[in-house]
Amino acid sequence: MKMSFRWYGETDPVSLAYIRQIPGMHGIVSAIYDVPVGEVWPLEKIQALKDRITAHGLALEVIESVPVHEDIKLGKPSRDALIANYQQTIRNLGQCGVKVICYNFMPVLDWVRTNLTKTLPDGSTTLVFDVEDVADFDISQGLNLPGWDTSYTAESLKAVLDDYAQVDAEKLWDNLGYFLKAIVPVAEESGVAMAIHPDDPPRPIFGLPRIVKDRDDLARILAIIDSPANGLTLCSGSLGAGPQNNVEALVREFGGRGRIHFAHLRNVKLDADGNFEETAHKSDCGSLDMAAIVKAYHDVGFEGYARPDHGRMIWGETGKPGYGLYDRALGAVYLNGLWEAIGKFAPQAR
Ligand SMILES: [Mn+2]
Repeated sequence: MKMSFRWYGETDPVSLAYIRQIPGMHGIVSAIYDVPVGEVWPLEKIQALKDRITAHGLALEVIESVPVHEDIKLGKPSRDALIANYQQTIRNLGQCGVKVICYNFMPVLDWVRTNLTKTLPDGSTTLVFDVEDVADFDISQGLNLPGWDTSYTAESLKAVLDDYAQVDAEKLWDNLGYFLKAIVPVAEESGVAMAIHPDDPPRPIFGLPRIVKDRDDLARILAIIDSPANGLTLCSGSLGAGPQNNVEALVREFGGRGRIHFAHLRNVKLDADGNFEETAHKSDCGSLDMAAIVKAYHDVGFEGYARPDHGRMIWGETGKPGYGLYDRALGAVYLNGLWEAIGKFAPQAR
């Protein structure tokens, strides 16, 4: 398990110098943020990012994410040119030593929360999802969700929502298949593994289809092209927010098949109605048994990349919700501690 840390580039208030000081940190997970979605990431920009990161003693082997243009998800005629650009971005990333590309196939929005700063009893703040509150957000009036101040205007958002009126879940599956058949062979040639991130939360939202929600969806994706380059980002918090999902079993099944390339590890506290809040990583802080999940990774001989996922805001830190330094650093150290202990004291597990 190669421990990594997400970094949002030059504008990230968390510095590479500080990330380097977290014990056991192997590399940075990042992206090129100033190229419009759908255009090729130029080689020189990727190389400059890599140089900046390796100068701090950290690797750049995982990209999160290369966004998929909405026209590809919608299956519009313009998709072929956009897919050709995506293929070239994969080649450029492979040339710079990138091993894993995380991406997602969520229509319009990716993650959705209803509050980014809920105060917990210990005084920290966290991100929450409340099923009833979601009903209060009318996205036809604009993307008025917490954390979604995007480039959509009310008009352009209405246009894309109208486009999706023609795209149900099966049509979205067709479009994902078309995309994978075009990019996975290029990833293979480039020495890169694609790793789809599950939908967050793992259920349809605002009438938009979601097709990466559970065990059967993951199995169906892997069956589209049976190649190690067609793999998964297994996000414990995203999948774990679905009461139907047993994250430990997913790790054993798909990790055992060598198809998990990137492990997102975080805990969530959920209730039977689908409401949840993000918690500290430790098992007894939430609903997921993080020790059992990490042990499953150990048992299947996982050698891929992992990162602590969202953290709470603690110790007065301010910044990007979910992506402060302190709580994620605690998460990384906790996860590395579990990994060391499992390896030392349960060698019979393999
Ligand atoms: Mn995740």
